[in-house]
Amino acid sequence: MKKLLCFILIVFVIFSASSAVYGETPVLFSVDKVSGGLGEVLSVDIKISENSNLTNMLLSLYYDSKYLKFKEMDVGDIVSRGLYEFNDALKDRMKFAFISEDPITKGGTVMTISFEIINSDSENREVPLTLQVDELISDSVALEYIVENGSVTVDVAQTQNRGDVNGDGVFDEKDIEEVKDYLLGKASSAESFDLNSDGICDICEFIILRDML
Ligand SMILES: [Ca+2]
Ligand SMILES: [Ca+2]
Repeated sequence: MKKLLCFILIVFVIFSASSAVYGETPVLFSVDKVSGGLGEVLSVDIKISENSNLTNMLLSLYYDSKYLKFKEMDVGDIVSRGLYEFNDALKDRMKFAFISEDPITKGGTVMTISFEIINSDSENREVPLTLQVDELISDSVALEYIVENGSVTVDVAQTQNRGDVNGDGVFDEKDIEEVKDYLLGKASSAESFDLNSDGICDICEFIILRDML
């Protein structure tokens, strides 16, 4: 009997200790780190760890509009049950508010944000994506959290690759000429050149390249 009591006590102690640790685990937010070339559209996921039990969250994501242009936001599957509001009309910042009756226990993507890279430097440039958690609540109790911020690296080599129509290793005027020749019906290596992923090479490629140079 003593042994049994002892066993029950040990199980109880282990269980309470683990649930105490479990309850104190901060919610982890992580923002993707991606890279691409000028003119490219990239998707960035904002993810959350599992078992957060959150019912309200208010997030701000800061970015640099000199380099990045907001394209669109897709809401992630873990927030599909609640209500959300998204505001991208602020300069260099977007806001996301979420509320749900059912606490979120699943981990996964809160939202996916697409940016177009609209500027580049002569060297690689890492543009920070800084997530600010303005509010994080589980049933009227504020939650602890950790944020791993992300970034978009504007990569010089990737920009060169994207614009190198004739495959000579550099992106310059000749590549634009190559597309122009193709559009005018002259022989050209630009036939399969497709920057905006719509399956054809047309005036769009010419305009994008011209903006890139
Ligand atoms: Ca070239
Ligand atoms: Ca195209």
